[in-house]
Amino acid sequence: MTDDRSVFEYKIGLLAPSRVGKSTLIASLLTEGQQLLARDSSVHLLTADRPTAHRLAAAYNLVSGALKARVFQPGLVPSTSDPSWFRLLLEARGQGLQIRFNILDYPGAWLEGAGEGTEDEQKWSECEAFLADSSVLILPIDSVLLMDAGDDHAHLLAAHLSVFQINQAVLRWAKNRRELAGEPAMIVFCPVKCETYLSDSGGLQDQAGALRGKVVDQFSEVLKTVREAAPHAAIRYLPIDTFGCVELVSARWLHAEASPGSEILVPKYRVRPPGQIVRKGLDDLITLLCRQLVDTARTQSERTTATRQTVALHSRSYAEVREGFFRDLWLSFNGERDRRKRAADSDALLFTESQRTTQSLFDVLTALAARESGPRLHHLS
Ligand SMILES: Nc1nc2c(ncn2[C@@H]2O[C@H](COP(=O)(O)OP(=O)(O)OP(=O)(O)O)[C@@H](O)[C@H]2O)c(=O)[nH]1
Ligand SMILES: [Mg+2]
Repeated sequence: MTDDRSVFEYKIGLLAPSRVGKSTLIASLLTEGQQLLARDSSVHLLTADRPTAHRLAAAYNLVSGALKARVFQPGLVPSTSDPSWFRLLLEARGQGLQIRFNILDYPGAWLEGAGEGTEDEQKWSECEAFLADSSVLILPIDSVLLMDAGDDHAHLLAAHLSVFQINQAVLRWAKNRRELAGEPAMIVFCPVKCETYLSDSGGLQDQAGALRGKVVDQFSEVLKTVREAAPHAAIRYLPIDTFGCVELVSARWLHAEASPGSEILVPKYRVRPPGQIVRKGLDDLITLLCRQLVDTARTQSERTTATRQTVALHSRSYAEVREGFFRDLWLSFNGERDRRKRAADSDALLFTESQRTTQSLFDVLTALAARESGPRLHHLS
């Protein structure tokens, strides 16, 4: 909790190399969350600051405009050039209660190892610190790379997926989480760009099992790291479609000097009419986040309430304590007794408010956490 006024703050980190879909995933969280809460008038999700609002609006317009025009190219969304923070607020209306999700976006190339020896290195170490300190780590994974790389290029997969770099970052995170055992710890493996492989988004064949098998195989070291360094952490698997209405036409390896093996896999898509975004899996991601956070929020909030109760009880007994006939007369005469009573009243009010906040916080998170998850979600721990 950041201050006494019921703002709960959670850090969410994303770990993926360049061009996988980090920025797109973050941009979709707001819209999906708002849709999820559309029928609930007591809770709303909004952007916490103007830069976040601008970035999300730009990303949404870019993608939805292109899909409506039936144009979808891999280079459509520009690569992120600088770290930026997305701040979303979940608010219980009229309660002054807020849960703030802080999500860091950064150029995935930095994770791969680019930008050494420049000012970027300093910025990247700040990003690393944020990632290591996050309550939740989301790992977007390029499904096309896993499913359509072909046998000839199978040996390049680990390098293109940045498995080593991800493992290093996860190890640092897991060790941190182990030390903060009372805080949430969750890692979510999220294959993206999987519209073609999953039948529930219109794919012609159901390759859900094969996709999961490949993720578990390629990231087996990362799974081992989490299980050993932070055994209490929840490990989840959840494929996500951020567009849903596109379909892979081909994936070809092209020459690219800076890429591992000097090659890069370039997918080509066609847009399924009417070109309207049909997201899948993001609702489950939001539910997962809420479930994970509800217990921690409860502990934090109850701790504040308990402190305030102790303070309130102490102030009351201090206000009413008898100190002898002449001393009591003096306390009334100089106004000290009244001052103590006013202090006790204000501490009692703080305690009552704190209790109310605890309850409304629960109502918000529990309602979201209680949503039934879809068939895409799997537990890996
Ligand atoms: N088909 C498909 N394409 C996606 C999906 N998510 C992202 N993309 C596309 O993948 C490309 C890269 O997405 P970004 O969100 O920019 O990736 P990033 O991880 O932020 O990349 P950097 O900023 O370079 O680190 C863009 O062209 C997106 O439109 C998805 O779920 N399905
Ligand atoms: Mg980006």
